[in-house]
Amino acid sequence: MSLDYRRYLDETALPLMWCPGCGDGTILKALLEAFASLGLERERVVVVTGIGCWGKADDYIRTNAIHGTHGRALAVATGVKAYRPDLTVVALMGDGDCATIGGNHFIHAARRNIGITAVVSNNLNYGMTGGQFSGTTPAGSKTSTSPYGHAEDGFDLCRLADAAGANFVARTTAYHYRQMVRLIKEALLEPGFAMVEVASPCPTYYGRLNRQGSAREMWRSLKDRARSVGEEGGEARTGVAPGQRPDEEPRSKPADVIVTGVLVRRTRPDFAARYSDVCRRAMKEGGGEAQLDAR
Ligand SMILES: Cc1ncc(C[n+]2csc(CCOP(=O)(O)OP(=O)(O)O)c2C)c(N)n1
Ligand code: SF4
Repeated sequence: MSLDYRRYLDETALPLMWCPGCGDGTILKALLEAFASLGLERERVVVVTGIGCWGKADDYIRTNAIHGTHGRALAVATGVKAYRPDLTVVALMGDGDCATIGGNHFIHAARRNIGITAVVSNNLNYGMTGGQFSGTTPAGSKTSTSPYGHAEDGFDLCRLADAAGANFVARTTAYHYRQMVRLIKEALLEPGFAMVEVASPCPTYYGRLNRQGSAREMWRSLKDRARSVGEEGGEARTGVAPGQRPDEEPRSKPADVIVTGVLVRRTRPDFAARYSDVCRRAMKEGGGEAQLDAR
């Protein structure tokens, strides 16, 4: 394993603030390794975070960074990418940030197909504020705000991104480090909206309240429950394997299976390309008076 990722790591900010057994440290390393193996220039990368445990990741990253507000990472990232499509823009979000308070931004970033790479640490709850339920918490789960079991179903983030039109949608787990690096790299190379969901353990809250055992047992369970798309059982959870229509998917899914790999790959033109076209038309049809910047 190359140590090049350290170029992107702010070692002066160590030790990491995350609890022992949390998945976020591993996701951080995978992200930095993806940066290193693509040889990204630090000055040309903008990492945008919201608020939350995973939202603290920018503290450790030596690129440009904006620590936004809760649920608004994609709104900020959209502004950056719209103004500077030449930069690599990465949004790091927890499931609360991405799919709950920030859900509307998530849907519209995917619909707009804007060239942002979203890396979502999905630990099924609001970690930072004490383990409340989020938009991905599965029905029946115990959280600090659902001590008798959660009454709602959770979003499947990948299906949501797919339905909204994202070009690249993938899932992995914090356990599957090599796959995580590979998927993040692919996402960074995608011109349109790309989302990598990482199933990540929160042993401190979700794991403890749902009696999922020690941190080690939670990590082992991620290993055991993962099925690559195409593998037996791999379509059960999401059915968005290439060539399969969403309406062919089973609606109810075995909660214990986590389908991993690239679930959606499209070639829709991204926002920057479409907006450039509009600007060119405006310049032409507006008789050269339009001053829009097509970049
Ligand atoms: C507008 C707003 N609402 C609520 C909060 C409180 N808050 C901060 S972090 C957080 C939850 C974070 O959960 P998630 O995004 O899933 O990230 P995690 O901590 O699990 O990584 C909440 C509710 C806030 N900071 N701002
Ligand atoms: S509370 Fe959960 S998500 Fe937050 S650092 Fe601890 S284990 Fe990780």
